[in-house]
Amino acid sequence: MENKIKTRIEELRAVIEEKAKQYYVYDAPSISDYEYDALMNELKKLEAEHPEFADENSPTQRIGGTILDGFTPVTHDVRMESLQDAFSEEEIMDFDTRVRSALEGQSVQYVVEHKIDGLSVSLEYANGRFVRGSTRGDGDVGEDVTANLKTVRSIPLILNHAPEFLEVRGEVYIAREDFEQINAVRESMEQSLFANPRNMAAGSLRQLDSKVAAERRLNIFVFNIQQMTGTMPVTHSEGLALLRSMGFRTVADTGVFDSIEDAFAEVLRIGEERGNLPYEIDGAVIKVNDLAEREKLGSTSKYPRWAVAYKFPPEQKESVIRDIYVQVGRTGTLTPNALIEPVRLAGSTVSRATLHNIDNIREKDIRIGDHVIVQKAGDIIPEIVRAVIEKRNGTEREFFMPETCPECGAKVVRLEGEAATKCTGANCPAQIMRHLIHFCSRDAMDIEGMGPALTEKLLHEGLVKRVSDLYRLQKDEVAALEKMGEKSAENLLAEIESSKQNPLERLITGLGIPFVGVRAAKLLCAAFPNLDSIMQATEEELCAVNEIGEKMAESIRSFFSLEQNRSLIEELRELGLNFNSGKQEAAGTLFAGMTFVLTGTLPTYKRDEAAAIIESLGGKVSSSVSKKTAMVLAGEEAGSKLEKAQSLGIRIIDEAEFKEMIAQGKIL
Ligand code: 0OX
Repeated sequence: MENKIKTRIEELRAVIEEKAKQYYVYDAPSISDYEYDALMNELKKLEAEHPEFADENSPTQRIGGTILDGFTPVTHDVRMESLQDAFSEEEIMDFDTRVRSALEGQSVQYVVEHKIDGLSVSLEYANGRFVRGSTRGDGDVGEDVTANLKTVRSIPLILNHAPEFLEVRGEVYIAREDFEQINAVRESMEQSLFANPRNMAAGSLRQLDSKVAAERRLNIFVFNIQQMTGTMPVTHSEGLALLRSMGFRTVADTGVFDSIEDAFAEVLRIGEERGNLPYEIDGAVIKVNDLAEREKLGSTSKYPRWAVAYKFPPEQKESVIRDIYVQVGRTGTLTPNALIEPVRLAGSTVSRATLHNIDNIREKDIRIGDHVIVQKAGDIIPEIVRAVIEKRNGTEREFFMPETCPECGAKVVRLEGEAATKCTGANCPAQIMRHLIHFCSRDAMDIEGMGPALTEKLLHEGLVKRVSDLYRLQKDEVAALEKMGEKSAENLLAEIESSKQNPLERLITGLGIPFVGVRAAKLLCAAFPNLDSIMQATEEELCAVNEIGEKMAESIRSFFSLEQNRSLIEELRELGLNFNSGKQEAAGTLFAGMTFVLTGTLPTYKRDEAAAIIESLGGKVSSSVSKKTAMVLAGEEAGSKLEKAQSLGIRIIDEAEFKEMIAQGKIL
């Protein structure tokens, strides 16, 4: 009986694996989805009833479920090299010259294949069973992502026939259609969108919960035998055929050419056709076909000498600008966008494209009604590259930025030296809406459930006018909103309540200070003990924080000098939000109110050590000398700062005097 069950389990595994290969690898389904599901259900049931027959390579393992704490490093036996890029025909011809001269003038056969825009992985098989899969990492060490790779239906878990040991390399990617579908679902659930299929694939491959990876419909093309026991094939094209026969999915469109000219013509052909492919490619790869010749050519410190990747420029299409409209962003910036005749571009239909700002429009002389070239270069939003001037017929109209905000009617301004036009309306609904969405977003206060749709409803119902109102929401008014109900309202309010305890950097990010993102917020919190000290900091003090430049410092100062922002902060304080960064308050007050400038090399202290001592005693450190500087602490080879201090009559001390003051606890 037991034996019979074991036999049935094995039979089911073999049939399912074979059917999966026909479907996912060879693109030739041989049973219906219904029959496939029925077999899978039978197997799942038997495995659940008989855990003693569990197998890591059973097709049931493809549903995911393993949850990891992190990824284990994998040192690659064979280095996973990257490809040398080429952007012109000339560079391709130079590649051929180098190859032929190294091979002493023989004629060389080349293979041309798609350069899949995904992530390189290594797959290892012991006796035909998939034992480990890893990311490329830096080429020498990657990460073990076996659990996630098992969910990729086109990766065979058991090979048709196999050497004792085999390691192959391939590219994991997400098809355009799957990318769009997954993003559409994410949009409807108010989750953040992936910018492109590659980012989605990367995010999925590094999921700690393999169930999430399983939902992402990852796919693979295998393109190289890294190592194997037994006899290696003689050429790359034979290697690909061998891989295919074992059950791997390889790119079908891989041709062999007897000259570089023919190979390059194929590269250009692939470039022309790439918009029609179901997956994204960012180039075509030319490789020497003969593996013995590859050996002879070897590698430089970075790349194999036997391959080159011709990179295609971003995909472009021609369209016509129907109109230009202006969108108001979270920080009040007015961005002109073009409404264009819909075109298929990089796998999706595009009907809007950004024009960035008015200077860009004038520089490129882009007009309403113009034929234009649209391009999608990795970002979600496509852009207008240029106008096709020769197609003008005289009906085209120039575009002007509005003088008032299209959302709230307030006057718009253009600051000196800036490209951006901004709305001055303090209560501009577009700004408030985007500000609220930003405040609640994952990088900022991370209030789950507060997506664009709910924000709009809350604004529309007048329940929220500024971010502080979120913390005053009442359960019954939220529950009364369309599609809400008691339970969701409760959850939302609990999320909002718990956000009060967020680290200060989240609040600072959420405030939406122009130029201050997640990183700058972190830097500020590492340098200042609380929000008040940041609000009171001078531009100089802000600039003294490593990586915070003048532009950012100015923006922070002007943000906190506006009455409407100060009053918002007071409201948030009263509502009980955390304003402390966790950085220790000054331990002493010896240098309270004093700003130091450090210059030259000190005999014993490193500069940041001295800065930390000054700060711990209540002082501040600035990078430039001004009339406000209290003292300059100077060491060997002090330069212009010392001269400036002398000319302003500012006191200059050395490390010995500095230490003495600290020892005595007074300014000497
Ligand atoms: C791809 C791709 C990547 C083998 C030796 C250096 C790079 N993205 O499709 N890499 C390679 O080749 C490796 N081939 C490809 N087709």
